Amino acid sequence: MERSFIMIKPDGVQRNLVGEIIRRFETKGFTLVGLKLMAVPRELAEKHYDVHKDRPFFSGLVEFITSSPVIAMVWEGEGVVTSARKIIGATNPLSAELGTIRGDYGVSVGRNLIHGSDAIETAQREIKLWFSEEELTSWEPSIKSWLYE
Ligand code: DAT
Ligand code: MG
Repeated sequence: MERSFIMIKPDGVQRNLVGEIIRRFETKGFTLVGLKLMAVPRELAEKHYDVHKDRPFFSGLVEFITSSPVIAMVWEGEGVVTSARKIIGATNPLSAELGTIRGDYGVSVGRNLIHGSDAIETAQREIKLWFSEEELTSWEPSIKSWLYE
């Protein structure tokens, strides 16, 4: 089953949006298979955002992600990678549609509340980077037959 790495960034935690954000993934029908609150080591933040290392916002981004705890999660379900990106909304919260997490709760690109993997291969890389095997739990939701044909 497809999985995505989802992280509530420091601003989402500080703004008490953890429950609200998790609710959106739960009620959509995705399954939580890993979750932890953690202070992010600088090296992990740098590896996670490696593709952006030459961008002008990189150092500010690493500062931000390491500034206060995050909630790291893995969600599972058919099409979860693309669907999670839709639930999250566009990178800049001012451009993000209302009804998305960033569209509903954010006003600036550097404080956009949440990360979601952008492709299946990226998700696999990010899940490996953030979680050990033992931290992930495969389980079958009892409502599965009410979610999938
Ligand atoms: P996304 O998080 O939607 O995948 P991204 O991968 O392009 O967006 O960028 C990663 C993060 O970097 C993004 O969530 C917020 C930050 N960021 C991107 N562009 C930025 C910019 N122009 N100024 C400040 N921060 C930026
Ligand atoms: Mg990205």
